[in-house]
Amino acid sequence: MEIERNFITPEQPPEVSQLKIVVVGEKGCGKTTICKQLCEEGKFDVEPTVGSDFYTTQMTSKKKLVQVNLWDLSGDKSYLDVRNEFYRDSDILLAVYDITNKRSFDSLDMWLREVSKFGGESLPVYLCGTKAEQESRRKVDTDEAKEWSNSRSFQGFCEIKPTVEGDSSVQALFERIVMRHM
Ligand SMILES: Nc1nc2c(ncn2[C@@H]2O[C@H](COP(=O)(O)OP(=O)(O)O)[C@@H](O)[C@H]2O)c(=O)[nH]1
Ligand SMILES: [Mg+2]
Repeated sequence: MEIERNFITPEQPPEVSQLKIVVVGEKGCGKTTICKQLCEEGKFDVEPTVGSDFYTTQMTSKKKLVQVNLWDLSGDKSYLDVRNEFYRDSDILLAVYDITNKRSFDSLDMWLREVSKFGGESLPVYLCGTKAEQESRRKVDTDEAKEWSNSRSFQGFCEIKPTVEGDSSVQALFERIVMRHM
């Protein structure tokens, strides 16, 4: 008797694509907060990042399952060696600054130079200003940041406020990135 083949097709696990995003910016600008907002549920505490931290979450894009891997790199100069390993095989660079801290914006030039020097010169860059709800303390003009983003041909620019309750600006940012690149 012939065994009927293909009668039961076991359900295939959905294929998961990987997206590696490196998050850089000055200490205190809100990198860890962004990562935790996206990848951890409920309330969270942020503590200074030592070297680098890894966060992961799954999102869907065009019916595809995407594993978003975030590398939150410490801004500390002494971790330069740790950081330099990350750029080469990343897919996206998220450059973060704090809209209430001009220095954090100005220092992004230095970050981009570091990224280029260590193999990440062709990475798509998304520019992101945090603490956007603190309008009265603003030191970086939205138009100035937008112009800089355009002049450097970044893929996107946004301002976010992840510590505001119920805010969805972080989710929206990553949905945009995943939709565009996966
Ligand atoms: N008001 C406000 N505070 C924020 C925002 N994002 C981050 N913070 C705060 O900024 C501080 C530094 O954030 P952290 O994520 O540790 O910065 P990192 O050093 O770049 O990782 C923390 O106290 C955060 O709660 C924001 O959008 N608005
Ligand atoms: Mg951190």
